[in-house]
Amino acid sequence: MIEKSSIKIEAEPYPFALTAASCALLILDMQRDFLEPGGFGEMLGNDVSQVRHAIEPNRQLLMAWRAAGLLVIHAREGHRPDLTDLPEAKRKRGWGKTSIGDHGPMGRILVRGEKGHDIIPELYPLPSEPVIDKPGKGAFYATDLHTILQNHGIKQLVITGVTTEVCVHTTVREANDRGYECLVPHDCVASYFPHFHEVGLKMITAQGGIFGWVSDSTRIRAVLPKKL
Ligand code: C5J
Repeated sequence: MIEKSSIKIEAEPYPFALTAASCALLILDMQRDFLEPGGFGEMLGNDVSQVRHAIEPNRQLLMAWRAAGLLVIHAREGHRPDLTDLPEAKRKRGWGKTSIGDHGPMGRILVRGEKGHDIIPELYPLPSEPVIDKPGKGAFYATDLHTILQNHGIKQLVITGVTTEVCVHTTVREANDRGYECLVPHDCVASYFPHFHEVGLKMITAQGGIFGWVSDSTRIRAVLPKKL
């Protein structure tokens, strides 16, 4: 039996009351295209080593979440192979030599089914864990994420992944507007721009937690129940 009462986790701007039975772990875009050389992140001129420090805390949190028997959902940013879901405005963005759909060292960039689009081996989903394929930055836009969460009775989300100020922020905002309480472990999110990461986290907790709460993965792991 998973505990239905809440457990307090130290967080900013004040403790988060975790109700494990109705809380899912949502891991965003921990894909080769964002974390490994040769992918979309690097194509945009970013240094992927800036975001790799989030891998190990995510791996530990994922293992603890699975051990507690709680819902894990993964999301991937990417497009259909025929690119019919890729807005022209997004394709052209960045002014790079290559764009989404072009061939790179890990296959076609940010295209579903390609090596680069897949989730990194360290955090690979189990067959039982839903994977949300999203065409945008937010995990709710043009996906069935909200339906899946509703069907599981989820009211709270622990949101991790990359990048802090882009897909994580967009998804936290989308989730907040849909009535979910969002907790972001700062060590499980990362940005190519450390100052955007810092400011992005402050924007979540400002004004009494306008978008949610920020804590760290060690505190969250410490209170997770053990599956019976
Ligand atoms: C970006 C993301 N940064 N997953 N996507 O383009 O944050």
